Amino acid sequence: MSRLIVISNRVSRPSKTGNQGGLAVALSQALRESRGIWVGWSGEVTESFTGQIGFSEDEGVKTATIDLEEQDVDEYYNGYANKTLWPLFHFRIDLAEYARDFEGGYNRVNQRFADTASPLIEPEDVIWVHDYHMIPLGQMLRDRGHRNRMGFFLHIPWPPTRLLVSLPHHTKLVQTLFAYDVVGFHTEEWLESFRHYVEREMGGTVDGDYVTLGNRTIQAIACPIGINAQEYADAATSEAAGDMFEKVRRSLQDRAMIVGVDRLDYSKGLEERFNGYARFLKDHPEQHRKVVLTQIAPPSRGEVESYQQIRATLDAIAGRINGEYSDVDWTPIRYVNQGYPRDMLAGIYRAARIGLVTPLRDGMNLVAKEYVAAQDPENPGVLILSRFAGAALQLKDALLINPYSPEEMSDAITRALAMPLDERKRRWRAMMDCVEGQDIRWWRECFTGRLLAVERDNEEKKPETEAAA
Ligand code: GDG
Repeated sequence: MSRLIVISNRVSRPSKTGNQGGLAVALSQALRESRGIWVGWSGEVTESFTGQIGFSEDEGVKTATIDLEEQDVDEYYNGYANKTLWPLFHFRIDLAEYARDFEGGYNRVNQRFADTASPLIEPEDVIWVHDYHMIPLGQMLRDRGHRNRMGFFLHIPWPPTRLLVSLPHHTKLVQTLFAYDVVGFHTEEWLESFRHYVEREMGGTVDGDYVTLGNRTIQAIACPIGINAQEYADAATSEAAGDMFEKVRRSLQDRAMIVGVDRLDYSKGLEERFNGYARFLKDHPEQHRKVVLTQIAPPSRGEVESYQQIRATLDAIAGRINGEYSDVDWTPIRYVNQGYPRDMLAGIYRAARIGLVTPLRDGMNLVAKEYVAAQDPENPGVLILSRFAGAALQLKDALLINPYSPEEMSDAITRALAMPLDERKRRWRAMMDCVEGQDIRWWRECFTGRLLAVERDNEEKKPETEAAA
């Protein structure tokens, strides 16, 4: 079996307590099986860059990390990755900042990752690079002479061409994707936009999964990420989940709970969600005191101004709604800025009659799948899902809504609260079949299967039969 090298911005080291996210668990499993290595940033910041690699091995997974210096974090992580690419790729050109320093820092740090990974790579290794932080890394490894099979997976949306062209040097960035052999997206929609860009802006050609630019042909595929469904369902019936479930239920006093769980990020549509819920309260006085919205939103990227703003805005909206509707024994929104261990979270999902997942744009959205997996099959809740999340293309039995429309959100909440058990079960079963069938292992194999089938260094362009046709 070829050794797998995973390269991503952050490295998640497995621990005995098993508190890794689903993606990290899946990658760790693949690394363990192939005796591979995970390369990335330690998360530590040093005064000046040393390039010293920290090696570790935890639970059979080897990791190699470097620290970054402050300027790297400012320009690469907070800068180009999170102030330029993240908003742009989530269709928010109004929030995207374009600065030469950011672009310079992004390239410098990618060179640093290439320098770190390069001496660790052996000719038969298969390299899998993750996400928008590391788009040009593959090209940088090719420049260092590596002819290995290399894949790239984008965890966020690919923006429409007319938005992407607002990025200075966009062609140069996209060109670097052609250093990989396989490029993966969550959905056909993001894949479509990528192909469109390559054809329109670069004069490339598309033939099924094969996309050609100059003398490079790569495979561009849609491969939706999943969760560890079985483990999540088990977590929802664990002792910690059960305790949390009871605690939440007791506090609700027979009220129905709507739950939202999101990193505090403007792409998640939290402001619109609160406004949609306010609309529901306004339109349905008969539901007052009968419903509670619990929004769990651990802060993220607090050094970026737009994230500070969203925090302040949400504090204000939640305060306003609670001020307007609360009574001495009822608070319509419980807004919590802290995270919970996975098992407790699973208990919270299970206690909620409605999962309200309404991002304005999301590559996939794992919370939607986790909510489904955590439900009691005999009494499942209802998922309300934004049609702009990648997950909407799979979870068609959710109540799909436009998150920008407070009326649609209000109507969906009303419908979900009244939904008979039969319909809830039928919808849940269909969604659970998908969550179980296309789980995290399926995703990993979907991508690595393609990559392993590629001849080294892009020698195989197309299957014989297709090429002859
Ligand atoms: C990116 C893309 C894509 C959240 N709060 C707590 C907690 N979480 C966990 C959730 C879930 C994860 O964080 C969030 O995943 P999402 O998929 O919802 O969103 P992003 O973080 O934006 O992820 C996204 C994903 O990459 C994978 O490709 O789906 O579209 O944006 O797993 O459970 N976990 C715990 N406590 C919390 O309080 N334990």
